[in-house]
Amino acid sequence: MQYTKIATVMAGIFAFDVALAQDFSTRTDPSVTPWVDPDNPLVILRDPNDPNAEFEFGRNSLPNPEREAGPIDLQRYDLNPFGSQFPTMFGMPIALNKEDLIAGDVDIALVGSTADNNAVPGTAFGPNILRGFIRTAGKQLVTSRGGGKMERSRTGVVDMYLHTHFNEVNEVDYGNITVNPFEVGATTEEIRRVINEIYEGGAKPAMFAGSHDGMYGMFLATADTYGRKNFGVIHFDSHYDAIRNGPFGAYAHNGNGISNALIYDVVDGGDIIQIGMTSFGPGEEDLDWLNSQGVRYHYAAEIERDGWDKVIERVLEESKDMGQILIMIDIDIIASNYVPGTGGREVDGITPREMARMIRALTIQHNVLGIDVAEYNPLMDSRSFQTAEVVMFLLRNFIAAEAAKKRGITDPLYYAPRLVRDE
Ligand SMILES: [Mn+2]
Repeated sequence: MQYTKIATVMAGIFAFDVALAQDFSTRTDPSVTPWVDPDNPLVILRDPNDPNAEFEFGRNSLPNPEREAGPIDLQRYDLNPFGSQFPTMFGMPIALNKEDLIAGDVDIALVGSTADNNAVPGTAFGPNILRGFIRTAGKQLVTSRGGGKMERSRTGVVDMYLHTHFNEVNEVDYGNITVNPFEVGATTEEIRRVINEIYEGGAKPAMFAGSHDGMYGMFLATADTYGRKNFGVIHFDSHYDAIRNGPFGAYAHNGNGISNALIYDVVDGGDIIQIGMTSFGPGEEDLDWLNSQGVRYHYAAEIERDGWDKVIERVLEESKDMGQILIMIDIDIIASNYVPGTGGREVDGITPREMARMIRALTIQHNVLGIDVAEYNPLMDSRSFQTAEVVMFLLRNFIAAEAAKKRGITDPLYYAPRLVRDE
């Protein structure tokens, strides 16, 4: 009796299993996995019935026929000594499209990247947090109130290395670049589109905050506008960002901007200089590959052995013939005690001052087409937002050096004579 009962139960379980396999299994049924391309299981498809499949990012920068093209000053006061300014980058006027850039004769378009693809999310919030940090970055300087060319006051902040003035360069806040939150490739295309728009407006993009997958989008835009393999890349990072496989089969991620540039022939290996790498990797094989591509580099080991000044000297020499360059900075090149607010923290980095000196030197020596100061994650920052201050400081040094160039200063290691006493 007892055995019969068990046998009956067992038979029932067995029958249930068979029924599941025969009638309910979904494992080989493509109708429940429409994202699998039947011709290529490695391809993940988007839903063609979803109106967002071809993500257009619904833009709100349609030229308003009532509005005269040109930068728009949002500030109530000419001078906002502390926190009273409307939060734009450095308190600068905003611009919405390339017509505004052209009408304003804009030199530098500060544009936030909200790409957010690091291990710890949060860089998406970086740009708008930085807009609160005017106090460390200069005071309100702009006197223009509307369209057309910007007019500037002669009061405000003077850089204390070069003694140049914010007013010597026309900067605008070009807002943020949005993302497709689920698809880095689509985000890359949007970064490419907006950076190209800035180039078409005759300005230099200064991108900030977003995760480092944005690097490849900036390379693409620069290749679109200035020509493939026709510009140099000076890449500052604690990480080599040339992972050739993965992670997990993704084409674009925050660790392969450099390898993508090389593999897809966007930047010539001989036109790439990498500086600051520490952390784990690259291993022998990746180093061999970077060597075979002609990439030049200055690892943390070299910085420790020979000193930063020597590295600056070598980079200036090696890049001398590049002419036009991009400066690509992952802020994790800076020691993590200065920049807790970044996803790839490394303790053995350089100081903000050292990074700023290099930015000034490269900017004075070269035609800098654009700059990126990436990987600012305010959710990892200290409560005193020390990382935000570093990001603003670096951008400010770029602006100061652009002003120096306008003045005709050509010595990359220039210091304003009245700020240094030699006697
Ligand atoms: Mn990086």
